[in-house]
Amino acid sequence: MNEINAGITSNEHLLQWVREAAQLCQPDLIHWCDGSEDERRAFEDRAVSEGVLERLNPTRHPGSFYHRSKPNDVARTEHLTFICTRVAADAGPTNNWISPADGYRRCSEILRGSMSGRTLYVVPFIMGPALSPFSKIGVQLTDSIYVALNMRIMTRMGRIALKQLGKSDDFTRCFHGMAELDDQKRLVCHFPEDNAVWSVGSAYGGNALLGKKCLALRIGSFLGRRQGWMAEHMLILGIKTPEGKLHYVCAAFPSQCGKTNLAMIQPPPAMKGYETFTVGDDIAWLRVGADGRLWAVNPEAGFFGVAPGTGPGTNPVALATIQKNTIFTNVALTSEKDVWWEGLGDPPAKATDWRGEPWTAASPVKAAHPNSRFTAPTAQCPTLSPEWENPQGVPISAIIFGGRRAHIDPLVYETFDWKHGVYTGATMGSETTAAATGQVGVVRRDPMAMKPFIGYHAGDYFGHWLEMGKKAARPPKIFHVNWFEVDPQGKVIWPGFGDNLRVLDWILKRVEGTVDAQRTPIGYLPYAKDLNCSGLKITPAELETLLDIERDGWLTEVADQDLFFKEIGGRLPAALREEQTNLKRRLRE
Ligand code: GTP
Ligand code: SPV
Ligand code: MN
Repeated sequence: MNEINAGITSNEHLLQWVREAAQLCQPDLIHWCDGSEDERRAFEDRAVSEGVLERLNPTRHPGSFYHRSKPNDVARTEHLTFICTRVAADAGPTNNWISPADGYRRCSEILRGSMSGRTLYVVPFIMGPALSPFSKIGVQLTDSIYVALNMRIMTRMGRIALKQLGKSDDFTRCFHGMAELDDQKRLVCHFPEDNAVWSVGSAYGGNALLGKKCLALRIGSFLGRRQGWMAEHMLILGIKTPEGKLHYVCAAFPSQCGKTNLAMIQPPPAMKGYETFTVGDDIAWLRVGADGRLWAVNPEAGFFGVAPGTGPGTNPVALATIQKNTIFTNVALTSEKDVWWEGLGDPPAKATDWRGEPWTAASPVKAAHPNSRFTAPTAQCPTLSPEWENPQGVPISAIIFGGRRAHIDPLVYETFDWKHGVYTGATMGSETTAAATGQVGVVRRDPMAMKPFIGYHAGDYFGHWLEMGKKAARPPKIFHVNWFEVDPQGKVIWPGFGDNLRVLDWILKRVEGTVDAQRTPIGYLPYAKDLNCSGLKITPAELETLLDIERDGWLTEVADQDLFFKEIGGRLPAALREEQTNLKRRLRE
């Protein structure tokens, strides 16, 4: 077998695994990725010559590329995603299950001989800051140069990972093959008991960049339960108040519900004196520190962010971040070789849409796919926290859950204590979005924004949350927010984006104990006077709607939560049942 960079590692476990994989897939060439700049340039040139990437206008977006996926491969496919535990019950009711033997066999059938005439890239990577005791090593095999280039942005990739791995066998084996990119022959299989992921038939982010959702969340959550830490679908944000106090918060919102936007929030003009610091926009690994607080690390090194809706008025920080060295996927391409998407500003006179069809502003279809994305290095974020690579992470003052709800959930509330906070997270509801294939806009239970990412039984996962609260002597307060309540005309009431800092400000005041709140059946809500609304065009009636709790609606909500609890079955912690009984009682009082 021809190899590039052969000899880059003497790790026998890795060498043997790559030999076995190559035996199965039959690539013409094995390329061991070293992570160098020369390698990046060579990969980009090759991707351009193979037609996988198109170089963007170097004045507008230096070092940046355009990629169009197959139209059937634009989002995570949750129905084709499996947790392959030995015992079926261990995957729990929120996951699809097949046996490990079936998982390996079905993937192998699709992978067999699938790389003939192609290159197998070996991509060693670190999730977490290099040399952090919390970091994890993975090695991804892939025949997609697009995936290899994305992994280079999203992780710490190449020699740095091999060095940290040394001779150890302790790495996640991430096996990826495009095969025919056929959604009938697509599988994303996790083998948590073997520390392995096999993904075939897709090149889409969450299905194919295996360090992200597969390792850092599904395998990560499984390891976290065993080892006493947590892997969560959360952004991490630092906020400095005008008094100079620095707080960090984590927020868990489902896919396409505002994490990247909140992670890059800029204070609105009415909030001079506040400063914000981005630590992470999608995933947090949390541990209890020696001080009894929770500490969070962002395991990623890049943003894989939603393009539509990203504009100068909503997220200028993202626009600055993606100005260079960025890969754009499934957005529109203009005749000047620039990118465009809905929400970026005035549409170009003429463009090619994400499907490759000619497009004008008069076209009846969207120019960019609703789940089109950018891949950009975290280091390019202008609001990046100086602590973002601190190997110990940052201490967390508040955890914020939130969903996309047209009704029911108020703008913000504080839960009574950790246990009630876990109940609130476990019963979160949110409308589905384009981040996963399937119907958009239907409310589903999305516990802790982790429904698609809990790598084991959800009941045990809730139990682990409760345990972590007991282990932490000074756990963060837990809050819930909803930016998406609509008026009778269907218009979102809260201005959102930068103005969400007004809500975070109330949250921090609650953390510091400097503001009162009203006790309601669902938690503590702000008094309207305590939300800084100066300069906002919001009416008192609208504010009242945002802070209203409609008891009948909430009783229906609890009934729906109960259906979800029934699905969880016998492994649901009794403490959460208790919380539900108490909530019902308070709502009826
Ligand atoms: P994933 O990458 O899928 O995990 O998404 P995310 O949670 O990071 O969501 P993101 O910040 O990319 O936002 C998703 C969509 O929601 C974008 O189109 C945003 O413009 C929109 N959005 C984000 N924040 C707000 C907000 O405060 N109000 C409103 N109305 N829309 C928002
Ligand atoms: C999400 O869907 O939550 C994402 C994008 O962040 S993906 O990496 O595809 O999962
Ligand atoms: Mn996400």
